[in-house]
Amino acid sequence: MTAGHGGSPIQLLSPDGVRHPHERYDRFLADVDGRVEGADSAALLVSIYEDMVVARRIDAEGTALQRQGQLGLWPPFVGQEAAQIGSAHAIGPDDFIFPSYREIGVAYARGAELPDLVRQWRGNAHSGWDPFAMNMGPSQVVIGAQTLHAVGYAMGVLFDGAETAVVTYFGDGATSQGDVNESMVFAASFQAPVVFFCQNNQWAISEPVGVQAHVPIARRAPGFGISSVRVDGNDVLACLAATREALERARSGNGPSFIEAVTYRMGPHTTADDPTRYRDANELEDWKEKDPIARFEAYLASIGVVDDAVRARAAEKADSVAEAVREATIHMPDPEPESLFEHVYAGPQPVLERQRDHFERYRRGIEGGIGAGAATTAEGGR
Ligand SMILES: Cc1ncc(C[n+]2csc(CCOP(=O)(O)OP(=O)(O)O)c2C)c(N)n1
Repeated sequence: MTAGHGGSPIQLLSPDGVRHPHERYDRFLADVDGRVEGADSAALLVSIYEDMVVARRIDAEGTALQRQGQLGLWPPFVGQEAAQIGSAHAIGPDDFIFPSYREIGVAYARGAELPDLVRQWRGNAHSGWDPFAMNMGPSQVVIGAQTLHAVGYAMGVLFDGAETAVVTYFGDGATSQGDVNESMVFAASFQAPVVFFCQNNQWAISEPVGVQAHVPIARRAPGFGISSVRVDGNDVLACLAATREALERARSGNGPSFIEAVTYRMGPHTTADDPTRYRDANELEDWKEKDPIARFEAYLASIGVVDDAVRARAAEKADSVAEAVREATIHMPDPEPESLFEHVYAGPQPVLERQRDHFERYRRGIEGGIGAGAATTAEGGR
């Protein structure tokens, strides 16, 4: 049994922003707490704060762009900034991340180019970023599939004797999926250097977590032989510390870990969803009290790291990033339709080749104006 994997999640910052010492986790926060000589703790804290503020602004911009018809879909992560930015700040550049579709804050903190954050949601590419340049896989919409990829990669890391570790993100609903459970079996069997990071945002579209899990989700992992912890996912320091601990375990050959970050999805599941159809408005109001950015900001103000000038700088940066995301979206060139067939398989694949060939002939037919019927079909297919 691991402390904190049962009832109350581990919290280092209370909702009013008071930092409480923690016997197990303070060791992982020495730099941000100002206990490492030469480490600029204020700069570290401000960079985490700024990333949270900017991430929230990117999210608002993505939602607005979708509403204006510039993006096909957007999966808002407002409310989950502490879980995403806290964990992302723990992950090293050589570590590999396998996300779901909601980890846009993680991708931003990881250094994704701004257009790459929206590319996939505009339907311009299969993946927004180059997974190997970022050491971060593409957004995964098939629930839980990325956990299998993560464990496979982590087993490779193990067999190669590399120093890297792997982190995979998924939601509470994904833990009901076979893939996630199968990946935990393999991770435990091979003692793979992988961290399962579950953002329990309380809802799997319209399904509340209580229907899927009658015990805290973190309690499932020990059944597979995986050490687990339940942290307050709106507490950025708890998320940072728990991820650092899990990565240390992975790197020191002590196998997988499971983190349940208890948080809340304040927005809709995606822009295609209306949460007022299934969610009580009071629930949202209760969670707004636990806002992760307000909490961290209160703490930083109490230790004199954030003042009006820092707040203004963060807001300015958020606005200019949002503007750059908007500009990039609006001016993004359309891809060649045939690029749809690229990067599907590593090498040539006969069925796909046939489809490409058929599509090319069909396109040439439309462009050559062969028959009004073909043009009508193309319009109708949009
Ligand atoms: C294999 C599979 N089954 C079903 C779906 C449809 N689906 C899309 S999102 C979702 C809920 C996911 O909830 P959760 O894992 O809690 O993640 P969250 O969206 O809350 O971040 C479902 C069932 C899917 N995309 N893939």
